[in-house]
Amino acid sequence: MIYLDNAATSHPKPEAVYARMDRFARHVGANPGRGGHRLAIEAEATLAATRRALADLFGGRDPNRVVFTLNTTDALNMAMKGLLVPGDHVVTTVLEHNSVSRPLARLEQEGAITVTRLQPRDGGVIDPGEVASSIDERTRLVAVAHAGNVLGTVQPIEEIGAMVRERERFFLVDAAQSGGVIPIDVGRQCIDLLAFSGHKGLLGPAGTGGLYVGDRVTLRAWREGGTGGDSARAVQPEEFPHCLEAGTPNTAGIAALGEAVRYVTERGVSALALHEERLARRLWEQLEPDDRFILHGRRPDGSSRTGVISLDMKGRPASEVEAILDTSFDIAVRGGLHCAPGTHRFEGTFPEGTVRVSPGPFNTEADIDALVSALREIAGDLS
Ligand code: ALA
Repeated sequence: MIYLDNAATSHPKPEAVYARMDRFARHVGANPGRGGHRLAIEAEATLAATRRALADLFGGRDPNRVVFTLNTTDALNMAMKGLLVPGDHVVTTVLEHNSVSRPLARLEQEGAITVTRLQPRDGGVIDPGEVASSIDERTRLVAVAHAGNVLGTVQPIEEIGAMVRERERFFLVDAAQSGGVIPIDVGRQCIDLLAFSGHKGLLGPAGTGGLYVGDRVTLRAWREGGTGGDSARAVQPEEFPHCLEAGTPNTAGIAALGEAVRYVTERGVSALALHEERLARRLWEQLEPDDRFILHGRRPDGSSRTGVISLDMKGRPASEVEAILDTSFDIAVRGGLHCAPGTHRFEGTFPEGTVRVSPGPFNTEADIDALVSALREIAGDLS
C-alpha cells in the first residue's frame, strides 16, 4: 500500500517510536504519579521528558505548561471552553476545521458568545489587518489554524500574533497540520495557546496531542478528577500540568511521542518540510498541464503552503476516485470534505469535496509517480 494520507495521521511511524511504545508497555507500564514505587516514578519521568522535548520544539519556556491531550480536537476544546465566558467575542476564520468551528458554533447558538468569521483573500490567506480591525472591546480570543488540512495554506500567524498581543487579547493557534511540519516558536509568534497533534507531523501514535498554555493564560479545567498528588484537596489543583490533566494518561503513547519528537528534531522540521514540498511540487508539475484535473490552492513554492494537495478529476466524484485508488491501485488518499466544510465552501468544492493527497517523511518520488500514473489511468477510462 502506498500511504498518502498523512494529514489524517502519519503512517508509518519511525521504527524507534514502535520500539519505545513496546518497551514502555512491557517494562514500565505503571501509572505516573500514582504511587511512589520505582515504576510509577519512571513513568512520571518519561512524561516529563516528553514535555521537555515538546517545549523545546515549540520554544515554550516552561515544560509543565505542555498539557497532554488525546488529540488536537481535545486540546482546542480545552482551550476554548476553559477560556471563554458568556458575553465574549471571538475572531476566527471561515477556513477552520470542525474542531474549532463546531465548539464555537454551539456556544454561539446558545447565546453565550458572538463570533466573527473572516474570509480569506485570494489564495486563501487571512489578512492580519482584518484580524486587528475585527477586535472589539468584548473580544477575548483570536483562533486561527496555522496550516489548512485541505489546501495546505499557511497563515501569517506571526503577524496575526503580534496584532493580537498588541491589543492584549489571547491567540489560539490550531497546529494540527503544522506541528512537526513548519517551525513554530510560541514566543516569537506571540501564541498564547498552541493546540497540536502528536500523531500527525510529530510522528507519534494516535491518542496523543497537547496544548501549550502560555503564562498569560488561566484556563478552567473542563475535565476534573484524580491527578496523583494533592489527593486531599476538594477541588482540582491549580498547578500545571495537573490542573488540566485529570485521569490516567496515555503513558505508552506519550513515551513513544517523546521518541517521535526526538526523531523529528534530529531530521529537522525544515528538512522534513522541504521533503514534503518537493513531493507536492512533483505531483503539481505532472498534473497541472493535464486538463482532466483541477488542482486547488497555491502552487507549491517553498513557504506559503505545506505538502497537502487537494485535486479533482473532472467527471468523477472524489469519493469514487478515492475508492478506485484504494481497491485497484493500493494507494491511500482521503476524498470528501476532510471535516473542513468552510474551506470547501471558500474553494467552491462543497459539498462533493476533493481528493486530498498528503505525503509524509517516508514517501518517495516513486510513490508520487505511481499516484500520477494511477490517476491518469482512471481519468483515461473516462475519455
Ligand atoms: N483532521 C484530519 C484530516 O484532515 C483527520 O484528515
